[in-house]
Amino acid sequence: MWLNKFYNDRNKDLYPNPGNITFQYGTSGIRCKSDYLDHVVHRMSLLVALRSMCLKSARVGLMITASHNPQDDNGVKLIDPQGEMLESTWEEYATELSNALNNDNVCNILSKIVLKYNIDSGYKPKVYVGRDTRNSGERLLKAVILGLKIFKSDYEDFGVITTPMLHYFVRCYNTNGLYGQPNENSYFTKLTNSFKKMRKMCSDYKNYSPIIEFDGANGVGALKLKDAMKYLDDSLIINLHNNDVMNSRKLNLNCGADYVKSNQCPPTGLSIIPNTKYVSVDGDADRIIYFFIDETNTFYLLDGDRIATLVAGYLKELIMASGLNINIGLVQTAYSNGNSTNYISNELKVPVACVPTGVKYLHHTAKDYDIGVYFEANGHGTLVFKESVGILIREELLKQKNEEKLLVLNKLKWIMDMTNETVGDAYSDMLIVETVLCDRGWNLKDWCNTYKDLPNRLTKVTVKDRSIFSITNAERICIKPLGLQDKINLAVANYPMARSFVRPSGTEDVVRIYAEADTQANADRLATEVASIVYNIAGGVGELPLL
Ligand code: G16
Repeated sequence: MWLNKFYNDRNKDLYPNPGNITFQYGTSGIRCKSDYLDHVVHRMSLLVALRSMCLKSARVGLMITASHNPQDDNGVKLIDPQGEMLESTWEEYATELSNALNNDNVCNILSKIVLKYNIDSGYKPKVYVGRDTRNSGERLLKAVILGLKIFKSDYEDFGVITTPMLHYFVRCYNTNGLYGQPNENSYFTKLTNSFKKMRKMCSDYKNYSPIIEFDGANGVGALKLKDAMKYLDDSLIINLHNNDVMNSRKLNLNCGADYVKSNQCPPTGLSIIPNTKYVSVDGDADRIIYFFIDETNTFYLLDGDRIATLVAGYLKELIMASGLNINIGLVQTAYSNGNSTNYISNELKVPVACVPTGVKYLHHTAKDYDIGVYFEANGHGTLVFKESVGILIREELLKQKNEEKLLVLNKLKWIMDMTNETVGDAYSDMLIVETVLCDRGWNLKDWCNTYKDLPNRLTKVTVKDRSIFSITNAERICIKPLGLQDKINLAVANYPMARSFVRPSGTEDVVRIYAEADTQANADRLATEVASIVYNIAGGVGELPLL
């Protein structure tokens, strides 16, 4: 078979599998300590090259990143041609290849894929590559490039870049520039120009302030924000913090979106002043959250649920004002605050779906709506617009004579153009949030006042083997280990307005625990109880987390 011509003895065990870890293509690719990843990323470059050939030389992407994980982790995310995450059937091959014990097994798996999809050797693989700021990125990149060269791929390495930028570039290439050009200038220009156009329409800021204190998690988000600021001119005034990308030890360390969301407290590395607007992004800048403290030093988090409700409510008003027949829906996960779901259904009257954790699931469901708004509570999300919506809005813009309606239609178009629809994108999401806040004349307090979050707590437990967990019903019910769910139910029944669930993480070696209840003290108690249930039933390792 033609594969042998490329993948011959010369390449034998270039990157052998040390065989001490079992890998899984999880929530968002493969992640673990970077020392164990050389053979994994090398094999992923072979897989992604085959993926491109299978799709008749469509451009695909490979991003070396471990996002919110500690700096000594790394990982790989694979990107499909429309900039979306790798199709789930191919995730299984990624898992198989990463765990293959030797080169012969790798060859067999690759041959199986070639035969199954009847992949023609005439298609040249086309791959875009990027990486975050982790030290190990450069070493892993070499393993990737060697793999791409084996298949004589046409590849481009974008160097240090945010994950959503790489997703965007892949889509741009495959849409022949219709979505934009696959370079930073096009990305920043497209997103920022629409933002600036809309900003010009905002004459009265009321409570809104364009000043942002930005926590860059000491990662690529900080680096790229510096570039973005050149495009923003003075439309936003951004003070950059936690932007030490030279010291990779500091990446995500007590800062960034995941830290702030999980610990429900401000990050270190910047002074916190009451009633000031703060933004935190994660290590590869695909997540964003907002927060502030008030004059009594009380901390308020505006997470993915808040972004989703803010944007969905605003878009719904625009759609109604436009008179267009466009439906809008919102997608969440079990981590979404119960009161956000109530607010969406009862106040916004927008249909809401709940799916398992992982942007791939949210993205997929969001595409069922003309305009789909999806956000995980951790701040990972975006908007997706059906192609027909874009066409409808553009046609209406040409026909419409009424000034007010024209403005409404333009607003819809600008929001669409400042969205990176491929995946969650901290920069694009920030522009959208700032646009809505500005148009509404709101500060973060006004935004916060739309509804009250149920007190909640997120914690995690390390167990001997998290693969023993089996979950169902959009992750809200744990089927295995047996008896665990019954115990959780008993614990939940002791607290008013309570809810709790557990699930194995797909990005860290932990089991995550979520609890909400009528008061913070009760949510904390419930989370601690459920953590100890998991610890005792599922073989906890190390210290039991105490809140
Ligand atoms: C990834 C996924 C997200 C998910 C998060 C945590 O984010 O893209 O959808 O919510 O991991 O997943 P888990 O709870 O399974 O560990 P990121 O920003 O880390 O790539």
